[in-house]
Amino acid sequence: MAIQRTFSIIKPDATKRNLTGKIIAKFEDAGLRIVASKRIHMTREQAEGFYAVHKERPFFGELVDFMISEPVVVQVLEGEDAIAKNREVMGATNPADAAPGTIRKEFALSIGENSVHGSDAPETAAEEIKYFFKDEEIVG
Ligand code: DAT
Ligand code: MG
Repeated sequence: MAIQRTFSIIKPDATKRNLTGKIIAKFEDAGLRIVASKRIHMTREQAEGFYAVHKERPFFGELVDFMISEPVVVQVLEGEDAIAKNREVMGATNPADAAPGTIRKEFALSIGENSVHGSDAPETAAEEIKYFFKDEEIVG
């Protein structure tokens, strides 16, 4: 598997509890490198656009409200098999199902307030990176 880039968000529940560094350490310990990073407070339009794929889901309104409730840290992670590796380090969507040692097992509060986002495929990774970063903001 080649070197890939993936997109990550440290979500409001985690920034609010001052867990940014602990979460970044999990990425780095797994061999993922932070090649772009910024702290932002998403607008409603940004959050709705980012999660547009979920707009028909019953939890969409709640998801958008949560994502704009506090600042987030958006990042590009780079490494061998980065997309799958990041999903592994994150753990299952619902922290109750997440494996020991994963970010969501250790830090997530609920299925909604689950501390991190990570791209799920090469196509979404490319789209999501572009949604938040200009090429020159990514320094490998
Ligand atoms: P993931 O973030 O693991 O890729 P997803 O893409 O299925 O999960 O859903 C996106 C986010 O939406 C998820 O991180 C939290 C929220 N979400 C998903 N299912 C939910 C549910 N049943 N109730 C509340 N929020 C949910
Ligand atoms: Mg997803």
